[in-house]
Amino acid sequence: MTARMVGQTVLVTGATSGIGCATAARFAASGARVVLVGRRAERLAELAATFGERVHGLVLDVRDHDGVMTALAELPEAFRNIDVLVNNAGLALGLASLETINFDDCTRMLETNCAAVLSMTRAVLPAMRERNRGHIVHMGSIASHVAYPGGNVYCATKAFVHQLSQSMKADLAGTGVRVTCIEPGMVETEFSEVRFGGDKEKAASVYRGMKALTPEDVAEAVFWCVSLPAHVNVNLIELMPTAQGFGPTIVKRVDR
Ligand code: NDP
Ligand code: 8X3
Repeated sequence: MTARMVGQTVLVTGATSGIGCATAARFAASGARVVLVGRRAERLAELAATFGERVHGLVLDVRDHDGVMTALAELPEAFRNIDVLVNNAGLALGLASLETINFDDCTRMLETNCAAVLSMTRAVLPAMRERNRGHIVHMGSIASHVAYPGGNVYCATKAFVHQLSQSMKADLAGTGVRVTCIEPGMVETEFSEVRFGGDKEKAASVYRGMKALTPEDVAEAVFWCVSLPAHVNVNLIELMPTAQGFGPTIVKRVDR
């Protein structure tokens, strides 16, 4: 239990897997009430049973703007006042070059990684402003500024998250509402399985022979930011595995 978190309500999107699941577990263990959001009802039910009674599972597709507004307004009373929103749900689909990428995949990434963050934030921010306290944590990525072949739309969505987070900090300066962006490098989760359309072998090869960050590593960073005193706003944290680094600039030369 962490005295500061007892009595606080934390809502985590994408809590059925990976970073969101570990973050929800971290807050539940700290004594906070936690709302777990995801589309997979069975996983939510299992997790809610594991994390204990201060947890509420909410089956919700965060891309459904009206559904988000209604579902958050209709949360059970004990969970309705959100103190901390962790905008974590997100995905990458494929690694195709922009001219060949499936356009529906582009739309799904934009809707999930960008538009849904706006919906979730707009659903909780008015009450946070009114109470003059709250914390919005965005799950960005090093992909916001580290480009790689096939990253195109995914990288651009995370650049959106980065800049949205910084701009919100500017909007909210002087209120009691804090805004943080967490930007991890490689974290071993279901992320690559989703990116490669369920191909587990291909997904596993992404993390082979190296020690990736664990979802718990990232959850700890989120928890640290939130558990600091109310006058401290961590704007941005970038973390990556010790084994990861930055690529050189590539020059494709032609013979003259
Ligand atoms: P996972 O695939 O393990 O988890 C993604 C979560 O998002 C799942 O719980 C999924 O739940 C949820 N989700 C996806 N779409 C929706 C939707 N439309 N509505 C509600 N929930 C949704 O991946 P990670 O834990 O790795 O990813 C979490 C975040 O971290 C993402 O924003 C990702 O971009 C970011 N990130 C990941 C990194 C990595 O290397 N893994 C590195 C940097 C950032 P469900 O399917 O049940 O809806
Ligand atoms: C996920 C990390 O490097 O695969 O955001 O884009 S990366």
